[in-house]
Amino acid sequence: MTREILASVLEEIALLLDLKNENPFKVRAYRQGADAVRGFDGDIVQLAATNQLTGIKGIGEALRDKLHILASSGSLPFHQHLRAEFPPGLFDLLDLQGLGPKKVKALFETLAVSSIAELKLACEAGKVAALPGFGAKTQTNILAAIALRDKFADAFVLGTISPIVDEMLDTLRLHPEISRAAVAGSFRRAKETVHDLDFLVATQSPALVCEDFTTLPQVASIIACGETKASVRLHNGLQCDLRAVSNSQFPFALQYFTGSKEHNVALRSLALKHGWSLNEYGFTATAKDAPDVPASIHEEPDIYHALGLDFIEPELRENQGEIEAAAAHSLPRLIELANLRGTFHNHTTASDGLNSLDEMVAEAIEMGLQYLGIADHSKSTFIGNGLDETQLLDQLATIAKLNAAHPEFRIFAGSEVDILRDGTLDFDDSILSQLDYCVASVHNIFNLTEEEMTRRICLAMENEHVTMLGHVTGRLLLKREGYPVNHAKIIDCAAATRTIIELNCSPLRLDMDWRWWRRARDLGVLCSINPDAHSVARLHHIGLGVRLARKGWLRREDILNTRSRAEVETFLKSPKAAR
Ligand code: DGT
Ligand code: CA
Ligand code: CA
Ligand code: ZN
Repeated sequence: MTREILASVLEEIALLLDLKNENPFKVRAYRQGADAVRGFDGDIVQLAATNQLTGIKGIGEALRDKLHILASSGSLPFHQHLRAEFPPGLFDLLDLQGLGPKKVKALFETLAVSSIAELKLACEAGKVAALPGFGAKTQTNILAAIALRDKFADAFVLGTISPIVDEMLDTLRLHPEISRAAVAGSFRRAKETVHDLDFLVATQSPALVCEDFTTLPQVASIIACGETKASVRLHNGLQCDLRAVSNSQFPFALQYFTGSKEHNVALRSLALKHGWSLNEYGFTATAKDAPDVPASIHEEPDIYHALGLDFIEPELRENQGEIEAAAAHSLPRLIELANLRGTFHNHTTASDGLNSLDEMVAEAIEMGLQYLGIADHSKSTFIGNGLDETQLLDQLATIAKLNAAHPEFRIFAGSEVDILRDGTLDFDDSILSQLDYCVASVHNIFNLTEEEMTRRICLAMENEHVTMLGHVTGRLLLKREGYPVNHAKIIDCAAATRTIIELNCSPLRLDMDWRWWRRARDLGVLCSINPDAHSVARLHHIGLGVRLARKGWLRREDILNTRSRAEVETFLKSPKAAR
């Protein structure tokens, strides 16, 4: 049982009650309950399991009882009975970008649409466009969302599967017959999305270990189970392959199955130049007169060293010049999580965050950070409950008081200010100049051309008070393509205006994309690893951000929030042109 399961069950109940036309207050109570569960500061699962959820704002008596049943028994009959009243495909509709509970309800009630397939047919027949509140544009958008879903049908977002991978690895490492365990593949390379997981173990009892792998609690079904390999599907649909090898094969298997395929092809051709072939089992001489194969390969770096290369971190293995750099001993020293001293761009309950300013600060302190940047939404983002000028200045005063009372920690007062259609900002310079920093982001009017959108963003970056650019493309991985922008031009403009570009490490965003960071770095553009956290739990996504920064070849010195508090204070006070 996890906090997220508790919250999503409440959310689903809200939707189901809504579909049944139940009292809107009741519906809202469940939605608010879900928010309360997500934002609660404490071990809510434990408290619910032991029925100690009393006096919590947003969780009344009825919800408390249901949470108790759910947390203590693992399921809630009330929820299951409710769910059984509707066709199961209906829930898939909610995952489509742009389809909220209201629209799903209308489609179900008027067109009897209860699956993606039915929705597609209804769109193709033009029936959806004819519905009140829909229209031709919505119908086109729905078809696009369905096409996107098909395209990514078997993909998963890196950040959301990390906790499962950690759990599975922990269990495998406890197995008495397993001496080493790792995940290879795209997951290890920190690709933003992965298709399957490639587990690897070193063992002397491969068949036994394969069988035990298929009984892990995360496993829903067994695809195959053999002497040295097994494949399973997890409850969330993700496929996992396991390969069991000997201890001496392990480094070779780890290298091979980490990929990427392109990196391995290049590495193998380098090995051939030495007279060796390289595969998942080891080196072998290609001819009788070839030099002896390297001895004593115990760890993965030994393989690279044997080929005259520096060790190449997994994140870099995309055949984007890393092998050449390793040969020339010019690989970057990549940033590590321990280098981060603070973080920017975080929300509080003042806008659409789930935790208060105090709770966010307490968590940042708990994480060992020296400073925390707050950046709630500005007034034009009404969906995000954006702050107006008065509210922002109030928050500024509150932060100043907190800073004065707690000199050992620094809160930087900022704003995630909307970039309006014409590239101007949602607040006047007279307001922005009072802040410690400012993140400028696009949150609406996505349907501009690439040229218009690029100009809009560049104009915002030219503002003296815009410290950093938020989520460059606005993409939501596997859900929504970003708005069109010219990355190269935006990077050039960031370099010219000394504007930082954020690496938004909210798991669905990971925006700017890792493929662009090396270019930005080479032009002297600074990166800020920003969780865009809407709750205390999400502050921890900075770890994911570090992995993507590494994938973008970034070093400690390329990232603002590796700097000490004093350095950041000086940096933010200096005029942009002098940074
Ligand atoms: P994905 O699609 O997210 O699962 O991406 P990967 O990179 O994890 O791909 P996967 O699971 O098919 O294979 C894992 C690694 O195994 C891959 O990165 C390189 C290696 N590999 C798999 N098949 C081949 C192959 O046919 N040739 C070579 N050279 N390497 C392969
Ligand atoms: Ca894979
Ligand atoms: Ca695989
Ligand atoms: Zn934003």
